[in-house]
Amino acid sequence: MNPGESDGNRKMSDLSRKDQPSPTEPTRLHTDAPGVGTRPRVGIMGGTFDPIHNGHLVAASEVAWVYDLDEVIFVPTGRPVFKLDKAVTNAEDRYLMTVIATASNPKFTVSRVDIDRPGITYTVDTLRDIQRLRPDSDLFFITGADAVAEIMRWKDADTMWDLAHFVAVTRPGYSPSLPALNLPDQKVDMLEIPALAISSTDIRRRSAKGMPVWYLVPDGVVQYINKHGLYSRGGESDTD
Ligand code: DND
Repeated sequence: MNPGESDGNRKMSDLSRKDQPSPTEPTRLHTDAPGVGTRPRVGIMGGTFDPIHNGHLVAASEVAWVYDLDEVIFVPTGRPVFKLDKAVTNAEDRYLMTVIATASNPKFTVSRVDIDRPGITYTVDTLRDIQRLRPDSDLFFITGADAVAEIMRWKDADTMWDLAHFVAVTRPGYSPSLPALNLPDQKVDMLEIPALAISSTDIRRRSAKGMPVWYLVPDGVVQYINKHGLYSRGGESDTD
C-alpha cells in the first residue's frame, strides 16, 4: 500500500478510538468539527518550504489520517509576509521541491495559487483561492503550533475562521496552551504528531556546511538541492 492510501476499512466513526486520552496517540479535540458529513475534506498545508522536509510531510500525513481528509494541498508561498526582510529561495525551486516531495502520496497535491498571485502572500487569500478551486469542500488549514501563537496577527484573521478549520500540530519543544492564545472557540485544534526535530533553517545550514541532509528531506529533494546548488551559501541567520 502506498503512503496515504486507505486500508479500505477506516471510516469517520473510527475516530472515536482516538478520543481515548493517551500521551502519544493523537486526540481529536472537537468531535463536532466541520465536515463530519459527506462533503470532501481538504487539508491545506501552507509553507515557505525552503526547503520542504519530512517534518512537513509527517504533519500533513498525520492530520490527513486523524481528520480523514480526502486530499492535502501543499501551497508554497509567493512572498511570505513574515520573511520580507529575509532571502528566500525563488518560488519555482520551492514549488518543484514540493512537487518532488509529495509525488508518491496519492492524497498529496501541490497548488501554485500563492506563487501565481502577485504581491505578498496572506493565508486569507490562499483560503479564498482554494475555496474557489474546491467548492463545497470543508477546508482544514494545517499549521505548526509555533505559527498558531502568531495567528491572531495574520491578515484578516477574523475572516479566516469562516473559511477553514485550523489544525495546529505540536512541534518538539513547543506546545502552547490554546486558551492562553484567545483563539476563537472551536476553530483551532491542537494535534500531537510524531516529533521530528527538523527545520528548514537547519537543512539550509547543514547544506551550506556540506553536511548530509539525507533522510531529513525526501531523496529527490536532496538531489534537487545538490543539482541546483541551493543553500551552498549561508541561510544561517534565518529561523523557520
Ligand atoms: P512558514 O513560513 O512558517 O512556512 O509559513 C506557514 C504558513 O503561514 C504559510 O502558508 C504562510 O502564508 C502563512 N502565514 C504566515 C504569516 C502570516 C500570514 C500567513 C498571514 O496571512 O498574515 P514553513 O515552510 O517554515 O513551515 C510550514 C509549516 O510547517 C508551518 O506551519 C510550520 O510551523 C510547520 N513546521 C513543522 N510542523 C511539524 N514538524 C516540523 C515542522 N517544521 C515546520 N518539524
